[in-house]
Amino acid sequence: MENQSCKSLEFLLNHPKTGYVTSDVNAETIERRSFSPKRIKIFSSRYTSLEDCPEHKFGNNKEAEKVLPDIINNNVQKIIPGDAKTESAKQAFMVRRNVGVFFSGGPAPGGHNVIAGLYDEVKKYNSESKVFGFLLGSDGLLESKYIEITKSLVDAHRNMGGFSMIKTGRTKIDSKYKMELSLKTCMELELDALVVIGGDDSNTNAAFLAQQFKSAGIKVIGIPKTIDGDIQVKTDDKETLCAISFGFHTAARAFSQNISNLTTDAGSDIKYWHVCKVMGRVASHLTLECAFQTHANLSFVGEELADYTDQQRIEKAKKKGIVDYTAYGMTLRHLSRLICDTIVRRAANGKNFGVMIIPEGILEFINEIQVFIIKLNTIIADYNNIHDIDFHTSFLALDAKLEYLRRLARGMGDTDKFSIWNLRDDDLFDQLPSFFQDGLLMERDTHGNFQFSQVKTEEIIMDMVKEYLSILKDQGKYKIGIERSYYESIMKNANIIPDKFAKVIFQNPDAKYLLIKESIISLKTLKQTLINSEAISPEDNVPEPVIRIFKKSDPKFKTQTHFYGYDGRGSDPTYFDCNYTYNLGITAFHLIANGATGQMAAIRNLEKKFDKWEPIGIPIAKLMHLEERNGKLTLVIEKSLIDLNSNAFRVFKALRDEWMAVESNQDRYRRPGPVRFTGSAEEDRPITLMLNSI
Ligand code: FBP
Repeated sequence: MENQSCKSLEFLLNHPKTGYVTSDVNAETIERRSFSPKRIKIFSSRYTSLEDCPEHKFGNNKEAEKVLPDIINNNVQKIIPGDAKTESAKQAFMVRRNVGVFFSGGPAPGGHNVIAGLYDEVKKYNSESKVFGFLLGSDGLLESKYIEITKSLVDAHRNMGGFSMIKTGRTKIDSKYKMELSLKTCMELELDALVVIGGDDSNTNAAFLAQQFKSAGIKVIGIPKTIDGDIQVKTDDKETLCAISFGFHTAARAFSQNISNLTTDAGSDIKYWHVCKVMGRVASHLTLECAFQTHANLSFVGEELADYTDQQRIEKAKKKGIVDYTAYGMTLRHLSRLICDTIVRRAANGKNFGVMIIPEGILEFINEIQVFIIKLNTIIADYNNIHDIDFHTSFLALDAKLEYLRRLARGMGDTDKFSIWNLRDDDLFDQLPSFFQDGLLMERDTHGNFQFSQVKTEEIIMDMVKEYLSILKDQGKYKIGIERSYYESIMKNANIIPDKFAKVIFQNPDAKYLLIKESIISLKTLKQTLINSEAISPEDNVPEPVIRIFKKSDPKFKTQTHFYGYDGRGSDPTYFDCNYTYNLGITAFHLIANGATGQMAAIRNLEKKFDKWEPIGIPIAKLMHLEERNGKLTLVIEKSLIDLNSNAFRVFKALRDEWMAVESNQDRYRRPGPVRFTGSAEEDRPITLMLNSI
């Protein structure tokens, strides 16, 4: 029946309150858009200059010397006040210029502020200057698809997450033809400079573009972007020049908020283990940061697993006078055993729940899987070299791919060349679940990277964990500890003297958490134990309270899996990332205006208070090394992995047992709260960064 007092839909839709609460632009967006990030003090100088800092040394790579001759001798450059410039240098600084910019790779919070900083600075020095944004990453450069960046466009994106302003892409500029196309576009637009906002592979691209464009006088500047946090630059003397790439802090904070919410849920409902896979293609920086932010019970650092040695097996082999090579390095089986160990120990102390963090790239550090990844990379690359049609187009279905591998293993490959895939590989590969085989055989990205984000790593690991836990349960080794006070109250309520059964059914009758004896694994074995110890006679039933205690001690292992990646990298930036990225954009302009090329804009002292931040240029060519990509050694910027001797890692190692809380102690969960933009947000910066700077 129609309600007489019901307002008409037209009235509702036209009501100002409806307009306000349903608007696309809410109060948070308005606040973000109107926020002006701080500017590093040096940028209040009217002019700046660059000071070469040859004291910051890097060992050159021979291959980089060969292919990047015009930029390999660049030095680190410090931006200093330039008011003492000659008049003509001042004029040159202010000249009307066109600058191109594009995003490359995965989105990272703060990218729009890089463009905002660049745009504001370009226009500040000459309102006639223009900034062009290439659409969809380097594809825009190759296909000459771009827009002119305007003030209203910039204003709509200030301090906002994502790369939606001009979108992004992952195309690699890896051929002479693509280089020529890029140069053509830049020449047509009369670009003075090109700014590449990207990760390690994109900054590698930037270095090659800088080399290629040198003679045309077009400068190329890279910007260290990636939530993965694996662009960190240290000199040979271990001086930190770039402590972290932008976007890392926000993504880590966004993931941590969710993970922390799960710790609250886990500790309330006490029935789930929440398994959180966290992005970060290879390095575990994000996982380590989330561990510090949340104090989750179990966090794995891939880099540590690679160093794993099984001392027991090493000792055993030593006694026999042999070397057990399988004792070096982590296997999936070892890993699942380590996880089970924590689960079982927590359960024994009454906590059959918890939160664990697994880095997305963990497989890179698991011996047997890494071997598969490298072998498959080579096999796929070899196939693509021999055939006109690519491996993934030739073999669409998993079965077809497996059949190809089977033929290789049997020496029936395309060439007479000795195959790196042998019968043992084939056999081991066959034992993996098909979703995992599919993941390992998946197409590599354009840079030849294995796409870890597409593999359900957490599932394969948790399947093994579940399997082993059920063995442990059958052996009576996985049980929930019963709090003694609880046991006593149950017994007393039933008028039973607690001691009557305690010694018979518990292996540790005096402990705070009582564990049912290993031999008692069913109601049947429970009854038998009571009869054997004459606590009851054969014709008696097991007393109800004892059954209740037994059932309570029987663990069910329930998991919820979560993947934190795309959500966090789309988050609006933290206060730290807003300021960091805006100043990176300004830095890029000052490098360009002072004639630099082949440099990566960076800010030193990020871990310190804002007034200590220092804008610099870092020579990209000097960061290169050779790495296996698509089965070939390729020159790329070296990814920075977690240093196991770093302060952050050592502190983590010292504290993780407390966070694991396997003893009867309380969980030590930490509540980082949501991504902060206001309030006392200024102090909020990556914990790992703060620790490493001590
Ligand atoms: P970048 O290195 O380009 O910044 O990308 C990082 C990342 O977010 C990784 O953490 C993740 O493994 C990958 O991108 C996912 O790639 P895609 O966006 O292609 O799914």
